[in-house]
Order: sequence, then structure tokens, then C-alpha cells
Amino acid sequence: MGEPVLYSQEEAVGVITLNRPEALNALTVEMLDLLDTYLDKVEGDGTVRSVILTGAGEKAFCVGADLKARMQEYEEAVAEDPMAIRVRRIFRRIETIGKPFIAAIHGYALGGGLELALACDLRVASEAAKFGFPEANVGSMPGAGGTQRLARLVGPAKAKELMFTGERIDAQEAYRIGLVNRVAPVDRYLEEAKSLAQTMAHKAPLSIRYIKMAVNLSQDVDLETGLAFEQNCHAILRHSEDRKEGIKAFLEKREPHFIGR
Ligand code: CO8
Repeated sequence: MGEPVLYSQEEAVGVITLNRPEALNALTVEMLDLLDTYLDKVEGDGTVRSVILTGAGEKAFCVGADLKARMQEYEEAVAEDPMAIRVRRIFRRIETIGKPFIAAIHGYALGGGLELALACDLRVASEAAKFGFPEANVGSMPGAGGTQRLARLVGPAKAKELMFTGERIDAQEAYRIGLVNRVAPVDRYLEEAKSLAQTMAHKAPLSIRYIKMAVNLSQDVDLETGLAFEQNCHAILRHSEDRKEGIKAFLEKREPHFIGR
């Protein structure tokens, strides 16, 4: 039990864990507010260089919005949509914070849970992961970026197929269509995600920040604009202390010591 979202740090990797396994880690407003607080932490803490987002328990990464709380909002005729306001802003934060976020997914990643995974930079799945957008079954549609992010990742036809049918796919199929980066055995997926996060944590922080910005931008702008942006980022890195250190360390045959400047 304990807090519904947990945070820990393992060396330079921040680990955020959705911790409501009894409800398959379905998201509540309280959880989103905690998640937001932990994003402040990882964004502001220079010792955190990459982040894992995962779910506690054997059955789910996250099954989306807490439908009991959603029903209560209907019953109380809440005018604003407190969940929507938060998920849109918070998922976008994950996408724009200049550090790699890896979703480590076991069991169900459904609806808003899959949208959360899609906001991360990479996805590592256990062999028992299952993915789907069930919204059209219940008169809704993905509203936390799913239509946009999934279509950009796997193409519009596959995205429409998944959302029109509500069909669930397994980890191998998710890998085949490019929805997840890696699939690992159930007892290894978290280690696999952490090992990837450690690898990234040792790279130059400014390189990671600008690569993330430039690749994100590539999804939204024409090639000419993207190349101009890349050129500017590259010029900034050229004058960074870490760039000099990187070359120096290579020539001295030692590990570089990056400081993020
Ligand atoms: N919300 C709250 N509780 C849930 C949810 C949920 N989404 N899903 C499961 N639970 C609870 C169940 O009620 C159950 O609790 P209890 O034992 O107290 O009844 C417990 O978790 C275990 O669930 P099941 O017994 O149903 O477990 P099964 O293994 O039989 O089934 C499923 C697992 C298939 C995942 C099934 O639980 C299911 O279909 N859940 C609903 C999934 C779903 O529809 N998710 C989409 C929600 S909509 C959404 O995410 C939109 C997000 C964006 C919000 C903002 C928009 C702008």
C-alpha cells in the first residue's frame, strides 16, 4: 500500500512507480498530482539523468483513468474535467523534460495508461504486457494525446485499427509495429529498462536534452526547419564544456566526466 505513486533513485536513474495495484494502477487526481511533484523533482535534480516510469503489482502498468472516480464526477456534475486538465499537461511535461523517460510495462497498458506510456521516450515491455485503447467500447475516445502520439509512432492506419476495434495486442505484436522498443522476460523487463536508463544516464546531459528536443520536433515540422533546428543545437553543444571533456577523455582513453554544461 503506501503512497499511490512512489519515487526512488538508483544511482543516476529516477524511478517513478504507480502504486495502486489493487485497482490496476488506474489514475486518480491524487496520483496525477503526485506524479507532477515527482516530475518537478526529476526535472530540477541534476543528479537524476534518466527516468523509469513503471507500475506496481503483477497485473498492470496502468489501466487508464479510475473509472469509479470518473463516474463520481458525472454524478456530482463536476463542470471542469480535473483528470483531463492534469493528464494533458503532465503527459506533455514528460515529453518535454530534457531527460530520457522509459516506460517499463508489465501487464495491462490500456487507455490513459497507454497514453502515459506513449508520452515517454521509449517503452520496454515484459512478455506478458498487453496494450489497447478500449475507449470506443464505452462511448469515448483517447483524450490524453493517444490519437496523435500513437499515429506518429506506428502510422495512422495501425493507430486507427487499434482505436476503432478496441482490440488488445500482446508484447510481440507491439514490438512488431514499433509501439515498444524492447521486449524482455517477465522477470527481466524492469532490469532491462533500468540498464537502458543507466546507459543513457552516463551520456552527456546536454546531448540528451538537445537530441530529445530535435527528434520531438522532427515529428511536427518540415525537413528544412528540422535541419535548421538541429544545426543550432549542434552549434550550442560545440561550445559546451562537456563537448571538450568528451573529446579529451576519448584521447586520454578514459571515461568522460560530464557536468551538463
Ligand atoms: N478504474 C478503476 N478501477 C479499475 C479500473 C479502472 N479503469 N480497471 C480495473 N479496476 C479495478 C476493478 O474494479 C477491480 O477492483 P475490485 O476488485 O475492487 O472490483 C480490480 O481493478 C481488478 O480488475 P478486474 O477484476 O476487472 O480484473 P480483470 O483481470 O478481470 O480485468 C481489465 C482486467 C481487462 C484491465 C479490466 O479491469 C478492464 O477492462 N478495466 C477497464 C480498463 C479501461 O477501460 N480503461 C480505460 C479507462 S478510460 C481512460 O483511460 C481515459 C484516460 C484519459 C482521461 C482523461 C481524458 C481526457
